[in-house]
Amino acid sequence: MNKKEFKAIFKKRLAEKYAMEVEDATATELYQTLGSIITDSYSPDWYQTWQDYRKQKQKQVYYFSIEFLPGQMLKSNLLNMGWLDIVEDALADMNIDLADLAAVEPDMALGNGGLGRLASCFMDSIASRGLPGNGNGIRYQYGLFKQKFVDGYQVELPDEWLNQGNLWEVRKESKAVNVHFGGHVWMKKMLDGNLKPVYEGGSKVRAVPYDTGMVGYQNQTVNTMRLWSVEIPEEEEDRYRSVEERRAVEDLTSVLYPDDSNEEGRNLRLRQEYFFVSAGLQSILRHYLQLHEPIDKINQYVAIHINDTHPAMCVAEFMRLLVDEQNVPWEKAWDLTIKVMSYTNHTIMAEALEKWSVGMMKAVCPRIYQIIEEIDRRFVVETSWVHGEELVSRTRIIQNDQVHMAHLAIIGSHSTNGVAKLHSDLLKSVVLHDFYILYPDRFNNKTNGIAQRRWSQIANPNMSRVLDKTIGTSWRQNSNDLRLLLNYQDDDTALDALAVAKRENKIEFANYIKETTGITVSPDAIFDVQIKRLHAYKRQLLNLMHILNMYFDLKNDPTLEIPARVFIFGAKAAPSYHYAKAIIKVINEVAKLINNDPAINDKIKIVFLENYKVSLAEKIIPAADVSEQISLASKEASGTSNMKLMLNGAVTIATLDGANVEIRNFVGDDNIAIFGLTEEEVYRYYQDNSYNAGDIYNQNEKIHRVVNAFVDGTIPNILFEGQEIYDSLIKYNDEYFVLRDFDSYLAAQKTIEVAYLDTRRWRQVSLQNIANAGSFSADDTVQKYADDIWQIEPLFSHNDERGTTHGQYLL
Ligand code: 26V
Repeated sequence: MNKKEFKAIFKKRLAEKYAMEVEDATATELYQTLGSIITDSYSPDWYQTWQDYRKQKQKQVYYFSIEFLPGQMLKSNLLNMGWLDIVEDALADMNIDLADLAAVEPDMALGNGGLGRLASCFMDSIASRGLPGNGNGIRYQYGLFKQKFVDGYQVELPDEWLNQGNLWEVRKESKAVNVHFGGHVWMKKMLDGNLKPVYEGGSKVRAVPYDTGMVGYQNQTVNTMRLWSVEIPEEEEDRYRSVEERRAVEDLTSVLYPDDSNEEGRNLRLRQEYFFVSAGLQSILRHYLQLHEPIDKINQYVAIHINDTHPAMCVAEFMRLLVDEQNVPWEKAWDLTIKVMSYTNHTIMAEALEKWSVGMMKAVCPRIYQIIEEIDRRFVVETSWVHGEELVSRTRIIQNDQVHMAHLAIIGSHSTNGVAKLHSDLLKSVVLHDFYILYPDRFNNKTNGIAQRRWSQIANPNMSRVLDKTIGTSWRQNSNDLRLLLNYQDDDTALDALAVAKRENKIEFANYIKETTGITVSPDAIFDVQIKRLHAYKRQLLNLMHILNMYFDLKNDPTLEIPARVFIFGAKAAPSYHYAKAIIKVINEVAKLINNDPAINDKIKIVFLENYKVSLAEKIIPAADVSEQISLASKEASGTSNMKLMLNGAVTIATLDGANVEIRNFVGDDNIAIFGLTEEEVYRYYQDNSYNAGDIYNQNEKIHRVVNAFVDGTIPNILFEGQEIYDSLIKYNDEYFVLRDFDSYLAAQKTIEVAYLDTRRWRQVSLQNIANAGSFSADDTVQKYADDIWQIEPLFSHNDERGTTHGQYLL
């Protein structure tokens, strides 16, 4: 398609849809028009992809995730179809700015943070590698809440993302299935001697899938992300008469839980989990049976991935479908289940490990509970005599009247992986050590990756153009080719061009800050960025304490020569997480105090942007100079904003946690500022119980001064919030060793300052980061999952030598 053709198509479509001329249409109408052209034109590939998988009986992976966080899809679809430049140009000819159209698309925010975003990066990469893989999740009516600040406090508003409709999704009425909840189940002996479950009472709901095409990067592959929405089944209409009864059903897929934490005790969350697990597996099985292959070969055609423990009931539901509905003997079904299932762990935080009370699970899905009981019983019998009762009592699924979902996922699958080397090692040596003894071969690492094209080509066109000029365009297809940049470490033309691009991005972003917050920031200042969910372990507090320390230094000595800095925050706190919300309030008050203090002379600015989300990340990241990755060592499983910021040339200041360790190994110690306790030191403190925050507070003058600021009136307009922070540090002994890492953090910040002042050196460090970022491509990560865990192969053969992909059907 060329520009001229596109313009004609566009005008025609606008006339058909809205009976309008380009000049009269609103951005939303233009967006809808463009979107419909896009979906129409990838639909044949979508259909063909599915037909090919079916005809070739291609083994497919189904990625079960309770969260997907794609953000906006317009530009990413255009890019992947190879249309982005032509369409941008053509629209410009018609006086339309593509950016204005893109801006009206609401973010699809059906996820909390890293976990959901990773799932979406994987969807892009699975399609881009031409791999047969599909997402399976929930179509929440409301995505993650919209965040506003009122008097510095976080206020949550509903995210009504479906209000204007969603042009990417297709409702598949004919693929609906029923999901059964509640009631009682007993086993009836049949004439053939087999036991059959008999369901009494309970209720059925209808699960209707909405499919979204996952367009691969210029390879004609279009996979499917299938999200389930609940409805009342026609045959049950009579049962749900009152508004309340109907509401109770609709609630099931109404809201995404906004805590990226364990929702223990929440009946609705458990029902959400069973809902999308059962609907997804039923639809997979239905499709498999149409292939007319024997049920005991299903593992050769189907792989199911359990993304964190939320879909762990897959293990029991798959057993139910095989044993109860397909009459497969238990032992055979169990063997198949283990071969089909695989599981990724995304956190070592004990609070986040899912457990459900036996009572609740029995009430929500009684047959699933029975099956889990039987899995547990057999596990105990079979494992005890080899490994002893003690180990088994720690690893069994049901303990103290609770169902341990991670145990179910590990016992019922052939692979358990962590998401960065350090994290996977900790799983083996500490968190899941008992399971590692039982199943050493099941454990493996798959370091996270990011959708490189979104986080460079879409988010940062300025840098992308410089890269094209410097190293050619192959990096656009294969991000490992960013390494070619290493040849330009001493090339002033390249270094300058990258710096110019960064400056353009900073100016653009400074304008955005001005428009949205009224705060004026200088593009000459260091843009220092911390963007991630607000959690105590991520230590936004440590960042704030460094800012306060800088502030006091400047107040003491206004002539102090330090480079100006803009501290940029983006973070949502779970609505029920009081401590996290207190931190937000205090950061906002400190911002007000410092931003308006004339004595500071703009040396420090603090910008806490509201409503951090994928599309906002795409604005912040290209403008970042410094990337804050400062979680307590051992706590951040991987992190992925670290990778996105690095790709955009930001310099990382980091603890040796999660994927930061691997980033350090790639760029080398000279190109990253590492500080803080190591994971071993943290564990040593846990072992000898010797940490004493009070001692540090009493002995360290700077820390004393900064910590006191939370309670001595220095920061106006905080009452209990400052006290809460003070108490967490002093009274409750600083759970995340903020005080212990403070001095070392200050030293690392000093090295950042010094490096920044040496302009050429800074540019080189930045270049090193871009050049090494290709190592964190989700394309490569999913390829490793495909080879090692899922055993799936692409339908297409790729020619990635020259940065172009010509998909060839292997028919
Ligand atoms: C963490 C915590 C911390 C304490 C309070 C409760 C709680 C609940 C949940 C979590 C994390 C939940 C799972 C998750 O989102 N993990 C994230 O997964 C990303 C993708 O693998 C990874 O990059 C992040 O490091 C990891 O936190």
